[in-house]
Order: sequence, then C-alpha cells, then structure tokens
Amino acid sequence: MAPVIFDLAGKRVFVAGHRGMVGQALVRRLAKERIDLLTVPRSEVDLRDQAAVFAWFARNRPQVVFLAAATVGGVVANNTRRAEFIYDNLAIAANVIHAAHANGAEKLLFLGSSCIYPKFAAQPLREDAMLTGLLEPTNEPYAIAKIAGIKMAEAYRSQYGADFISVMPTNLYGPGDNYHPEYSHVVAALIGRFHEAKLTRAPEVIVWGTGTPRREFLYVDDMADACVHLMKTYSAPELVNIGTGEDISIADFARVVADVVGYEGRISFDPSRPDGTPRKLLDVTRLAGLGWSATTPLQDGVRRAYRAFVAEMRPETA
Ligand code: GFB
Repeated sequence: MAPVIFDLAGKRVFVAGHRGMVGQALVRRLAKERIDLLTVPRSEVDLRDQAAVFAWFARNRPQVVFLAAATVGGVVANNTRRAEFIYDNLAIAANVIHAAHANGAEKLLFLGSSCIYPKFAAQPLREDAMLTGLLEPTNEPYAIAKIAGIKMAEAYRSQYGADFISVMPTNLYGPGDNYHPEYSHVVAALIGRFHEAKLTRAPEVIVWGTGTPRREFLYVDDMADACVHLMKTYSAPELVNIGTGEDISIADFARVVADVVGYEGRISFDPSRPDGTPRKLLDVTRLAGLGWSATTPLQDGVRRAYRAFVAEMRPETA
C-alpha cells in the first residue's frame, strides 16, 4: 500500500464536471472526506469559455482539482460529432489546467481515456503504449484532445513543478450515465434497450457490431475511489491506468445485461454498426502496486446501474 503523500483534509476541492457520471461519483466519494467541496453549474461557467474559467478560478482559488469535465459519448457519438469532441475537450483541458496552475492549485488530477492507446497496441495496454501507433479512427478527435490534456499536465509538471497527474480510466458505467439511444456508451444503451424490450415483450434485441470486440468495464464508484486514492498517494509524470484487469466480449456482456434486466428473448447482432477498437484491456500492474484494486464485480455493478436507470426513468417505465 502506497503511503499518503498528499492530505486532502481541510482543502478546497473543485470537481470540474460534477453533473457528469464520473463527477457525480467523485462528489459521492468526496462526501467521506473532510474537505470543502467546490462545484459550479455550466449555466454559470462554461468550461470551454476561457475568460469565465479564469475569472472563476481567480475568485475561488481551489487547492485541489479533479478534472472530470468532458464531452463524451459512445462509438457513434465520437465518430459523428468529431468537431465537438475535439474542440470541447481541448478547450476544457487547456482552460482548467492553465487556470489551476495560474491560481496556485496544489494538485490536479486529469482524466484521460483508454482510447488514447493505439488501436493495435499489445494487450493488456501498458501506460507506455501511448503515442506508439495510430489511433482507432472512430474516436481519434476525442483521443487527440485527451492526449493533449495528458501532455499539458506533464508539461506543467516539468516546466513549473506543478503536481499534476493523469489517470486513464477504462470503459466506465453506473448511475448518472447518458442513456441516449444513439450517442450513449454500450452499457447504458443495452440497459435501455433490454429494459424496453422486456416491457414491450419484443422477441428480439439488436446489439451493434459483430459482438466480438472485447471491453473492460469499471463501475464508476470504483473509479471515483481510485481517483481519490491516487490523489493522496501518487505524484509522478507517468499515467496510471484504472481498470479491473478483466475484459469480456460484447456478445457475452449483452447476455449479462439481459440476465440482470430479466429479458428472455433473442439477442442478435447488426454488423453494419461500428465495432470500434477490437480490444481494450488495461494493464493495471502500476495501480495494483499503489495499493488499489476494483471491488465491484461486473454482475453487481450492472445490477446497481440498472436499478439507477429504473429510478431515473420513473414514473414512465418503472
Ligand atoms: O461503449 P462504446 O460505444 O464505446 O462501444 P467504445 C463499445 C462496443 O459495444 C462497440 C458495441 O464494439 C460497439 O459496437 N455495442 C453494441 C454498442 N451495442 C451497442 C449500442 O447499442 N451502443 C453502443 N454505444 N455500443 C468509446 C470511445 O469507445 O469508449 C470513446 O469512442 C471512449 O472515445 C469510450 O474512449 C470509453 O469502447 O467502442
């Protein structure tokens, strides 16, 4: 177990992106710490707006920043809203990282994404695989913006001595996810689709792609716990992967969701929909060496995510 080298107690801690799935989980997790939590609604400060961000930081001077704000989505959103994904994410990273440094933040944690690794990198993906090959084309704009954020954190550390770190989450899921039928990630999409099929007694559910891609799924509250752990125990320029170390094919995962939802019909695949990257399993050796590992089994996490989905949909479909 890595020793605590940074004490959060009594600090002003800003969660950027507190309305997103990861930000909400960070707020839940930080409720257990004796801190002064800072958040700001988008209606007040749009993180893409440099002047608004700089003014907010100058007024509030957070000592600690969790940079969980991002424009995100699943494979189709990444592939079709390419301009938004690169512009929004570059602007958010540039504004928040610079403002944090300019206003004396003691520590910042930047959230990358496992899509920053090359499409055909050796699996499981080690942190040093970044920038060793071409990216998966469907999410290249998002990945480039995330790589820019990681490199900014690294550059501010090397030039200014800022204690800025970057973490690389695997595919996340849980309460507060986006359930948009076209733009969501696979977990939220399948929960929504199987639930609807159960209610309407549909004989068949269509899953996108071939079912052969493999993904690693991490429950978002585990992710938030890992972020708080690393904030307290980690300080170095190298990235840290955050995952479970286990993956599953999309076909098998669809069966897990069908079981949890209680859908008994047929599952078929639509290969005209994009598969995205063939496999994305993180090497979590570095994280394990720092004394953290995931605790929520996939079945339990999907069950909790499904309960949250039903609660969020109420009263229409529950
Ligand atoms: O979650 P997802 O959109 O993200 O898709 P990625 C994962 C896999 O699930 C792909 C399949 O192989 C999809 O073809 N899939 C099956 C579905 N049915 C569905 C469905 O109904 N909706 C969706 N969305 N997928 C994203 C990246 O990649 O992952 C981002 O585009 C980011 O940049 C994020 O890194 C974590 O894992 O393919």
